[in-house]
Amino acid sequence: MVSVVSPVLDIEEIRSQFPVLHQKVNGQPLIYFDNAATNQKPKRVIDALTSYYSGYNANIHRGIHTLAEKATRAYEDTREAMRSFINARSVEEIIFTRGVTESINLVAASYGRTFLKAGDEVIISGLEHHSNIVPWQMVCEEKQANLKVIPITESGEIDIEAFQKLLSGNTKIVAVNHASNSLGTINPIASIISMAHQVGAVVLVDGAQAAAHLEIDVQALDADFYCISSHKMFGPTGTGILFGKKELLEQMPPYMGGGEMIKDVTFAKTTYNNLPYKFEAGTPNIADVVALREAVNFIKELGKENIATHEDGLLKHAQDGLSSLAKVKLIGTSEQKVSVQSFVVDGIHHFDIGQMLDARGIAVRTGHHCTQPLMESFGLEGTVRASFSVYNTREEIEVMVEGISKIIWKLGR
Ligand code: 7TS
Repeated sequence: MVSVVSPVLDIEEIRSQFPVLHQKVNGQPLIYFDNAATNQKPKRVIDALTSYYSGYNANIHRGIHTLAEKATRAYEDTREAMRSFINARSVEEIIFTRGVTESINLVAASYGRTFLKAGDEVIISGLEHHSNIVPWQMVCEEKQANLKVIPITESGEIDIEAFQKLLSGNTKIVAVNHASNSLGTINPIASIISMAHQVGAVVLVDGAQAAAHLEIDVQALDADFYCISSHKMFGPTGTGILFGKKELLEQMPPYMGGGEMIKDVTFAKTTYNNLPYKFEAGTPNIADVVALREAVNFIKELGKENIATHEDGLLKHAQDGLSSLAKVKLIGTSEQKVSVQSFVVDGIHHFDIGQMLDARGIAVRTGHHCTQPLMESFGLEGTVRASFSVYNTREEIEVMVEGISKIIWKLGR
């Protein structure tokens, strides 16, 4: 497939780094537009996994032998790389988890259970993924706290005036995403944090959809907690981070007990390890963490600004193409978006569109995207979602738009 070369990035060269892209699916060249679910991995990330297992697999922090030291160094190098990636003050503030879901659950279970009291309020938005809804429902139910939801506008943005009205002395936690997985909306996270701080609430930011697209500076944002999944930023599945301000993490009890998170254990009493190890019980996903470092390097070398410029072009091209089809309605039309476009087709179920695109080698997501309440607020059961990454091209979008127009012609008459 001939690619339009982005003004700064050589997309054809970038594509050559992704082995999975070079295959046929159902007899057609794969067009992968499910990047919001998980994006693909460059060869350097895959190679890092292989070289860890074939060269220096060992358990970390505990051994004094050479392999254990090498594995520990590689693991801790990624911690430093992630610290720098989000500009945290210290590596003590970077906790490895299985990803955003575990990071949010950790904060809800540890911070939430410790500090929420009956009558307190937790505020989330109508744009949240189930993983930023359910953990808060669970802890609110347990502590008899109240969960409040910021309504969203027709274009799929957080209603900031409504948020201001919800804030009060009872607000203890605000948990919102940096960018929406279903609609792509980029939320005004700096304002949300500063408004929440004025009433003394702490703010957790779900950065799942931001990490591969937006600059993240937790100090400039003054975020209290920030959550990232490796697999949405070209890294392996099964790992990610929780950033937390040191002074908050220090006040929080451990989330899980076990090896590594302790200083001393007796049957009478256990004392806990220092940060960040207090929150890292057991043997972690060492190989995946080690390989995440390569994903960070990949993003840094391309430059997030360059990635964003290319993806913005793709998004605009998709919006123009899809809007040219009479029966297609775009869902999520905020001015500020990452490269995610949801849409519905009048008279044709989203699953049918998804299946028929798959028959053409085009991978899109269909359904509620783990945002059932958001879908409900649009009166929908689900959408088709196309989400783009740095290795996608305008030609691929044209193939998708043409595919949809043929499906409409075939089914919609
Ligand atoms: N928050 C957001 C905004 C997400 O997009 C996702 C995953 C999560 C949290 C959970 O992240 P995990 O890595 O712990 O699973 N989103 C999607 C999606 O849109 N389709 O599949 C997974």
